[in-house]
Amino acid sequence: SGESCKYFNNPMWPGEAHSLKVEKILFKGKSDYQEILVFESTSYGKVLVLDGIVQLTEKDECAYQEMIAHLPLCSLPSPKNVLVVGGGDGGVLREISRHSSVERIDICEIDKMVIDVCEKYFPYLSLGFEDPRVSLHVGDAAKFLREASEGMYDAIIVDSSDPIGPAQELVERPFFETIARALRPGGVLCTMAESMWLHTHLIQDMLSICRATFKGSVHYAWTSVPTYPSGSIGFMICSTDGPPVDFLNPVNPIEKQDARKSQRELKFYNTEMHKAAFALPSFAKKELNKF
Ligand code: AAT
Repeated sequence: SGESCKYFNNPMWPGEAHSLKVEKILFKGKSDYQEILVFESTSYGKVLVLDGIVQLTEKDECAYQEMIAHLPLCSLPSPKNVLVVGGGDGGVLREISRHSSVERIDICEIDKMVIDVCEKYFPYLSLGFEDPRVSLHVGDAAKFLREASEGMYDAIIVDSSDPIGPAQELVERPFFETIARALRPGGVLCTMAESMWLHTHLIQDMLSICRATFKGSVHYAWTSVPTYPSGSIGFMICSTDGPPVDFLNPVNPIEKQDARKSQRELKFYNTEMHKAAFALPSFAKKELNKF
C-alpha cells in the first residue's frame, strides 16, 4: 500500500517485486535511453540495474552469460563470425572469447553509458571488450541488423533487456527476419526469452514467430538465475535452413575450446548443463508445444 505500490507496477511482473539490500550506491545516472544504477549489495556483490530492473549481479552473472554464449557456440562445429546484440557490460564477449575458432565478434549496444559505467564498476565483465577480435558498434540493433550483409554470421546472440523501452522491437517479427537474413545457412540464434513462470504468452509469440522464420530448428531452453524475476530465465535458440544443428547434443564441447582457461574458469556451463537446459517441466511443455 501507499509508497510501496510503485514497486509492484512493473508490467513485466505485475504484483511482485524482488529486493536486494543496498549497502552503497556506486553510480546513479540517466542516459539517453534509460536510468542506470550500480550498487553494492549485501549478498550478491555489485548489481547493475537499468530502469529499475536487475540486469546482472556479480554473484550470479555467470549463469546467464555463460549459458547465452555457449548454448549456441558449442552447438556449431567451428563458429567464426559472431554478433552480440546488447550486452554492453561485456560479459557475453568475455564468454565468446573462450572460443578459439572465432575470428570476428561484432557487438551492437545502444547505450554507450552502459559500456562506460561497466568498464568502471565491472572490470571482470568489460574485459570482454579487450579481445582484439571485437568491433564495437554503438547504436540500435534493429537498425544495425537491417543494414547487415546477408549470411555473414555463424551465430547471433541477443543479450537484450526486457521488451519495454529500447528493446521493444527486439522481440518483434521484423527483427527476427533480419536476424535470419544475417545468418548463414545453418547459422544459429540465441536470444533472451524471459521466464516460463511469468511470460507464457510472450514466449508463445516468440516461438510462433521463430518457427515461421527459422526453418532449421527452434527450441526453448532455460536456466536458473536467482536475481531475475522468478529465479529463472529462458532462451529461444534457433537455426536457419542449412546444415542441421542438433542443439541437444553439442558438437563443440567447451572443454576443448576454452582458450582462456587460465584467465577465469567457467563457473556454470558444462556439457551436462547444456543438455539439461532443454528439459521442460510438464506445464511448460504443454503450454509451449502448442506453438
Ligand atoms: N548481460 C547483461 C544483461 C542484459 S543487458 C541488456 C543490454 O541491451 C543493455 O545494455 C541495453 O542498453 C541493451 N539494449 C537494449 N535495447 C537495445 C537495442 N535496441 N539495441 C542494442 N542494445 C540494446 C540483459 C538482462 C536481461 C534481464 C532479464 N530480466
